[in-house]
Amino acid sequence: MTYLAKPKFHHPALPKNTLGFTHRDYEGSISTLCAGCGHDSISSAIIQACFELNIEPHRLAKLSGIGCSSKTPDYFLGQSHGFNSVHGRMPSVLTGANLANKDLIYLGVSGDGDSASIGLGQFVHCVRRGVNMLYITENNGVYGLTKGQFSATADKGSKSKAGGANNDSPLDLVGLALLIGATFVARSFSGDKTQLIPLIMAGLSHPGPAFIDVISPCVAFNNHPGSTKSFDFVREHNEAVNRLDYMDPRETITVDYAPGTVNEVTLHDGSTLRLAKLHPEYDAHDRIGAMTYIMRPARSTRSRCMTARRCVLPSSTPNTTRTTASAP
Ligand SMILES: Cc1ncc(C[n+]2csc(CCOP(=O)(O)OP(=O)(O)O)c2C)c(N)n1
Ligand code: SF4
Ligand SMILES: [Mg+2]
Repeated sequence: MTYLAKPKFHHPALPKNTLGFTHRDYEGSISTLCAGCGHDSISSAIIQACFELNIEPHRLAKLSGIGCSSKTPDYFLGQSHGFNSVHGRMPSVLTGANLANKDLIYLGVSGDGDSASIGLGQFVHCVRRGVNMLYITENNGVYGLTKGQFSATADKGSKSKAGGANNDSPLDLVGLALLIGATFVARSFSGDKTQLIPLIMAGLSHPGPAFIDVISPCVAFNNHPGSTKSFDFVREHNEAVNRLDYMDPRETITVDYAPGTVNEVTLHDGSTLRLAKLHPEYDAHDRIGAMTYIMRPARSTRSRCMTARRCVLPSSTPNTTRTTASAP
């Protein structure tokens, strides 16, 4: 069984994005990967990123090669364009599609075997040519689909499930992507969605070749002690360089108002910013004037106290006179 459709039914109160789509509109069929496979977490991060970016599903084309990772496009964006190519050949198909239609958003999803072993040349030339895409590798250090042989990203000394050590030096796809001219490069971990979702959002919005290498443990063949791509190892050695967030590019807001007046500006998120422009006669160097202003009589003190949550105004009995105010 390779295809399990999800039921169309969903809760009527599911949140919608600005296009009126729910999360379900960005899902695909039910995953047939092993329970706990890191790749499923990446699929769900892609779904969340597209939902938050308000992408119309028909504007995106997802392409992949062969492998467990390359099966995943079936599990997200069921209403988008899709093409499952030959092992290691996704980049050239993506390049061709890109030449034919530049208006789509291209998402290439691949594995470490698909991109760093058999498809290395394809990957390099696709990035070198500056193809406009987000290219994601779901990197588990093994050929998961063919039962766990080391791939070209397996670390030297990392142990296989049978106990043998990998003697070859690994390829670092991030270093390679930087070298060959990718203009957006990142590495993340399938177990860190807080970091991964904004990265995918930024990569999808980036014009030019964007690349994200996501360490994505294979629970069936590379999740044992001695493996450098196991969940335990990655969690212990994960150093998140930064905490990121993504903001949509927005139109610049400009205002023009007279000195001495206050202007209320409505921001893109609907909140209001009050801008007060100084009076032309205001003298920023007038220390005495500033002191006079802040020492103004009780009227202003009283009005400040009225807005504070706890406030005891001076009473007539000097011993009990205490004025305290705390921020609301
Ligand atoms: C031309 C060709 N060679 C070999 C294979 C066998 N094969 C299928 S998937 C795969 C490796 C997949 O590894 P990876 O890309 O890392 O994906 P994963 O399963 O680990 O997610 C191999 C060697 C194939 N399908 N086609
Ligand atoms: S074999 Fe590994 S990579 Fe493939 S689905 Fe299972 S856990 Fe994931
Ligand atoms: Mg792999």
